[in-house]
Amino acid sequence: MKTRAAVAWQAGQSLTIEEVDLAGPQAGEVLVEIKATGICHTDYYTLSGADPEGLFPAILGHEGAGVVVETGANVKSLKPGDHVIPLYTPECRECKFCLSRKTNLCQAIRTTQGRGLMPDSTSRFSLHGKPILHYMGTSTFSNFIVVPEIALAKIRNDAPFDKVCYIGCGVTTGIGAVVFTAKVEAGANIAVFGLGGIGLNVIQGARMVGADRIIGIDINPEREPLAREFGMTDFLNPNEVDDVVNAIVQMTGGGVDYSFECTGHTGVMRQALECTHKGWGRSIIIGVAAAGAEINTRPFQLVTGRKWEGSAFGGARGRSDVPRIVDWYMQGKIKIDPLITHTLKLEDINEGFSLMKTGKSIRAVIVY
Ligand code: NAD
Ligand code: AHE
Ligand code: ZN
Repeated sequence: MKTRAAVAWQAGQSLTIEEVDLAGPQAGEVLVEIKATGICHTDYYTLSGADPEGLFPAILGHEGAGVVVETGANVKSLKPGDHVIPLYTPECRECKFCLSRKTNLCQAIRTTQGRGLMPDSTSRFSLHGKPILHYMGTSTFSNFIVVPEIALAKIRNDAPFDKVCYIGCGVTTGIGAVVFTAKVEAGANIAVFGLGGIGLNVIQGARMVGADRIIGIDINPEREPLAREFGMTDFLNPNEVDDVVNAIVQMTGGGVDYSFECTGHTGVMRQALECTHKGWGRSIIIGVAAAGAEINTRPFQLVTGRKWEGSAFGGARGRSDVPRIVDWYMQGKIKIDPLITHTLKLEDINEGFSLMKTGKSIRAVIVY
C-alpha cells in the first residue's frame, strides 16, 4: 500500500512529504494507522546528526497513537479496530531482560531496531524501489506503519489520539522516571533540570507522589508559569544565580533527595548529581547527549553516597504500564492538554521542529 510520510533524507535537512510504499505485516507484525504523533527532542537530536545510531533516509517519529488495521499471522493479542500506542521500548515478556524484572529494556528486537529494520532485517518502507529505514521501531511520522506485536500497547478506545500520543514518549518518560525508576516517596525534595516536554512531566509525576519541594531549573524564564501550574514550588534560572548547585544545596539544607536531568547537556548532568544530598542523593539522567559526549564528576561525589542513574522510557514496561498511564489521564490524575501547545498537519512538520528548537512549543502534535 501507499502511505503519506515525512522522510528525513539526510542529517540536518528539512523533512519532505512523500507517498511511500509500505509492505504488509509479516508473521508477528501489525499494520497500524497512526492518527497523531508528537515531535520529541530526540527526533531533532537524530535529525541533527548527533545520534550515533542516526541512519538515513529514514522516517522519524516515536510518539504516536493509532488504530490496528490488519494483523499478520500468529498475532494473538491485537485485532483490527484496537487502539494502540507504538512502543520504542517493546515488552516481549520472554527475553532475559523482561524476565529479570529489573529493567524495562526489552532486548528482543533491539539490534535490528537500532539498524532501522524490522526483526527480519528488512524494511517495510520503500520509495521507487529503494528502502527507507524505520526509526526507533516506530516511525510515527508515517500515516501507516508496520510494527511487531510486542511493540504495541493496547489502550482504551475512548482516549483522544491527539493527546495520548504524548504518552508514547514524553509523558511516560517524565512521570515514569519519578514513579518507576526513582520511586520517589512522599515528602521528598527534588530538582528538575530542563522544563520542556520531559521535565514538566517529571514535575507532575513528583506532585502526584506527594513530593515536598519541587525545584525547577531552566534557562528559559517563559517556562516558569506552566511549571508552577504543574507543581513546581521554586524556580531557578542558571543565568541569574552564581552557582546553581550551591543555590539548591542552600535552599534544601544540604541538597535534594532526587534530581532529574532533562536537557541532554553533560555540564547540566554534573550539576544535577552534585546538587543531591550527601549520603543518599540520587540523580537520574533522562537527557540524551550527543555522540562522543562524556560525563564528569569527582569520584568523591559517589564515595560520599550520591548515586548516578539513568532512565529510558521512564522505566515503564510499555504493554503493561502505558494503558495504566492512559487511564490516569482519562481519570484526570495527570494533565496533558496544557502541554500540547501546537497542533499541526503533517505538511507543517518542519515548523513543528522549529517551534521546539526556538523554545516556543512544549509539544507540537501532528494530526493526520
Ligand atoms: P525540550 O527541548 O522540550 O526541553 C529541554 C529544556 O531544557 C528546555 O526548556 C530548555 O530551555 C532547557 N535547557 C536547555 N539548556 C539548559 C541548561 N543549560 N540548563 C537548564 N535548562 C536548560 O526537550 P524534551 O523533549 O523535554 O527532551 C529533553 C531531553 O530528554 C532530550 O535530551 C531528549 O532527547 C531526552 N529524552 C530522553 C528520553 C529517555 O527515555 N531517556 C525520552 C525522551 C526524551
Ligand atoms: N540512539 C541513541 C539512543 C538515544 C536514547 O538513549 N534513547 C532513549 C529513548 S529517547 C526517546 O525520546 C532510549 O530508550 N534508550 C535506550 C535504548 O535502548 O536506546 C544514541 O544516542 O545512541
Ligand atoms: Zn522521545
